[in-house]
Amino acid sequence: MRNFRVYILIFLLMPFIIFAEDGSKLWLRFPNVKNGISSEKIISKGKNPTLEIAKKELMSYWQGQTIELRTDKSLKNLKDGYVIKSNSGKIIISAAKESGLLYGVYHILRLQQTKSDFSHLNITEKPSYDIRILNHWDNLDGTIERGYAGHSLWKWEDLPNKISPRYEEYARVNASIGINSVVLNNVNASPNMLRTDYLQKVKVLADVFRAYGIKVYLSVNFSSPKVIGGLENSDPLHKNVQQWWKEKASEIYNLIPDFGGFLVKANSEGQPGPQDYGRTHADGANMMADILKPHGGIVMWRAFVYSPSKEDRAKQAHLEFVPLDGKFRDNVIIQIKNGPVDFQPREAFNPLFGALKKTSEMVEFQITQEYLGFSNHLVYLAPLFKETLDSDTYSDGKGSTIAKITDGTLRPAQLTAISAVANIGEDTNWTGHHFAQANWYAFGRLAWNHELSAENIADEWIKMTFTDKAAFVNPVKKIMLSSRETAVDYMMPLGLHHIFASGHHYGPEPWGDYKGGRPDWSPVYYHQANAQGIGFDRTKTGSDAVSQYFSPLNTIYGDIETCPENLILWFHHVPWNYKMKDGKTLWEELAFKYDSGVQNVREYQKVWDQMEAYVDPERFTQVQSKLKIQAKDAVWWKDACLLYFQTFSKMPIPYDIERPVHELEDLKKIKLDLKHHN
Ligand code: GCV
Repeated sequence: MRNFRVYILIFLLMPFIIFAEDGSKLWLRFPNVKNGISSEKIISKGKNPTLEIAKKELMSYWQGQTIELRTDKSLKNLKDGYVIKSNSGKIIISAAKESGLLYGVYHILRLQQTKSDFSHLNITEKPSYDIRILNHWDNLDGTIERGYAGHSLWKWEDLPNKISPRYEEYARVNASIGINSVVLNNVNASPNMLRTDYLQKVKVLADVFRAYGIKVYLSVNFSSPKVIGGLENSDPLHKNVQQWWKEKASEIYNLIPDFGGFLVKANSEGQPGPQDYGRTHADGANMMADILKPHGGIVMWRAFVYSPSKEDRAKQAHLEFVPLDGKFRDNVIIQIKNGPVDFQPREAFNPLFGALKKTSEMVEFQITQEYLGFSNHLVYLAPLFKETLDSDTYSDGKGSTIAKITDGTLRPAQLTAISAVANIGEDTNWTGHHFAQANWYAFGRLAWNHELSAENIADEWIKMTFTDKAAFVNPVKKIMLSSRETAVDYMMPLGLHHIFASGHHYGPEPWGDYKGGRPDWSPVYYHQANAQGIGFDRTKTGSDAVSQYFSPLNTIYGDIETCPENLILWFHHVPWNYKMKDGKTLWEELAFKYDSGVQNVREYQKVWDQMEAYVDPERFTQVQSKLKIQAKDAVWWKDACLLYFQTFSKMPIPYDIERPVHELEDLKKIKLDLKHHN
């Protein structure tokens, strides 16, 4: 009898057991598909591990017509792109490479998942960038710098013998959005990464990823020859140092013949680099480039450099790299953060884009939400990515967008690449917040085709990840599309930046003044609030960062009347009573922005609660809880910033906005125990 009751209970719970959703499948969900097509309905020639994966995906999930997978060398100009055509009752996917066929398969599966019409297909796809790369900031001890989704996926202690099934799942998910490269370790790189025992572990990962079209790269520590090679120093111009790198490269390529190359953070935030020996970034990068060249490897050299000096931090990369233009080897690409400070909720674009005329440039985005509420806040980043890519630098006249500079359209670049710092960890749902999965997805989709709109990408992602019911898709899409602006509003509207709590960067600390420490890590350095006004004067009479922009942007940004208001405090120190375009004073505008950020998050909560019927209970409640945190944090931000800035403006908080619920002095006492350095 007891057993019988247990059976009944299991039977009743069956639908929930089967349909329990923990987010682990990401956007590769096929909830109603039991089987795909049979092997007879797949026509293909030859055997190849990538092709086998493509077929397996079709046999597991594809429910449409017969598919022919055809390699066609004449499609070489599409690189790893593909052509999909409907042809007398079947679909033909052709590509020059097997990876192209696999991407084509994921394309049609996406059409099926989003219930698109695939009766008359005639699609040609060519990726915007050759290298579409995720940068992991994973450390060898399993922690992740700025990681908010648990520990690292890479189990270094278990490797090379034990292979976690998640390595392959990870590769598959990346392939499904066209990501073809990964840097496994933190740019603050441990020299140990290049030890032979670690390289053998890296080889195992590279072997798993290869069939999914993914190449492995490593971040390297510039001092490796000294630290693990026992040399006297790591001077890039010393023969024995060069010899050390040469042997290291041979060792790597023996293990991993298709190894991608190195990513280097040098002379930045305490990392070693060529300048330690009086050499330039070009000397350092070229030494490595020469060594990798015979193997087909490349160097991604980061432009994120700044030192504690009197110079405006936003200017330093440009000052450092422009004089080196033309001096880099053709297998070096300069990796440039989207903004000149550091992945802020909104920055002006980095003026280095377009300024290097004879050097390949690539964008570095940050998917992990270091400055956007970690994995607690729902912030859809495609609008931020698009804002950067679509920014017109005017470097070669009107229309010189960052997209066109970096994808080789404007200048025949030797290398084209785009990167982003991953938000992936060992959490079951990979990214901590279910909606943070959308940012991984969006980066991959834009790396493949930077002309896609943030809206289209959101639309696809929602349908694949949740449901295609319009009553869910439309309101949720609205949330996603406005969420980045909402976060800017409750954190740092109107061009404010870097007023985070020190170290961990979670929550506000506009009063932060690290006297005796580095001024460029202090919020007061960035907002410059005083009795007259607020904002960083980067005009000609200030730090003159505006002059790093091409005409007419230098004048547009440099004039308070023409500077876009969403960047006004980035470029100007603005009087509190300055009249904004809508007639409000700057102070009122600031207050309204903070309030509107808060109100929007409350609205997201209301909308989400109405979505309960369309989402599985697990993901519904998890997102609901995260929105509660976001709503509380938004109020915290608003109160902290307005109450603190009010001590300078001495103006009342406009009476028609929500009143503060905190005391400034209480907020100042908050010290979260989240460890980090700056
Ligand atoms: C990997 C910021 C982050 C650091 C990061 C650095 C970088 O300063 O706070 O954690 O270090 O950027 O991009 O190198």
